[in-house]
Amino acid sequence: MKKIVTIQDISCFGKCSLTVALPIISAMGIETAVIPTAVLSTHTGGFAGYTFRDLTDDIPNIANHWQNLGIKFNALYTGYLGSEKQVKIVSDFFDNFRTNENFTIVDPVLGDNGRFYDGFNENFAEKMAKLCGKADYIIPNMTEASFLLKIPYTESYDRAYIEEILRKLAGIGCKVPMLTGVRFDDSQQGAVAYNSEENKFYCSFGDNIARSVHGTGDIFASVFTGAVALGKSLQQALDIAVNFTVDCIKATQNYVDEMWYGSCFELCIPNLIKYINK
Ligand code: PXL
Repeated sequence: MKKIVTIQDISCFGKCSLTVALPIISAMGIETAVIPTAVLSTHTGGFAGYTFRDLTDDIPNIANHWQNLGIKFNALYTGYLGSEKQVKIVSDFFDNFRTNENFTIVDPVLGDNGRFYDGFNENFAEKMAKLCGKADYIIPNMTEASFLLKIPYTESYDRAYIEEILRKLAGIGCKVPMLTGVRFDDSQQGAVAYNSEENKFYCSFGDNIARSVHGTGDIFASVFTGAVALGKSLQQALDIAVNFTVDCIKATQNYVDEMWYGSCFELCIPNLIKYINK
């Protein structure tokens, strides 16, 4: 059975990070091991007064135990990391668990809509950029890409600009960078990836829904990671991740609170199974 380890926080209420990655990757028929980086009462995107318990010191102990047991994974996938120290520990984790048979995926969770999420800043982005340099795949949105590259955030761009950003992201060391939330017009939204070894671009687009839903980046990253682990091609993995993410956004449109709590992805799991078995 395929095994993925995912390293990110658990937000106890509000669907994102581990409460998205675990059910989604499991539903794809893949064993999902987790290392929680922190426990929060809610995600940080709109709830006032959330609690935050840092689990940084537990991560090396968990990793050491797994190394002693000789556990191997098909993919190492990281999401929200809570401190600069954690980024360094995850980098060490990659050194210890990356093999010639598996791959690493970093979703450099930093912000959205041109702004950092609560608690992050330029120094943190710089450390995250180093981790991205060690990854096979990275999955930033446009905001995160601008922080990683230290360039201004813009909402108006063309295909040439997206390709330039992707080449720059490959320049920090990542083999296959991609960009999520790419919009060339109001009708479609999707993702563009660059395989730097082939010098080739891949893209996938679906319906653009005007309102944004919290946690969709985590949905995209989890599905993409699972699809690659299952042996899908880059194009197939992009298509599956884009289609499923759009389904989740559509399914959430009629629920006002869920727009910012997190998407109603649970309602769409049957579609995901169909997409991966096609
Ligand atoms: O969806 C990314 C994410 C993950 N974890 C926490 C967050 C966010 C985004 O706001 O707050 C705790």
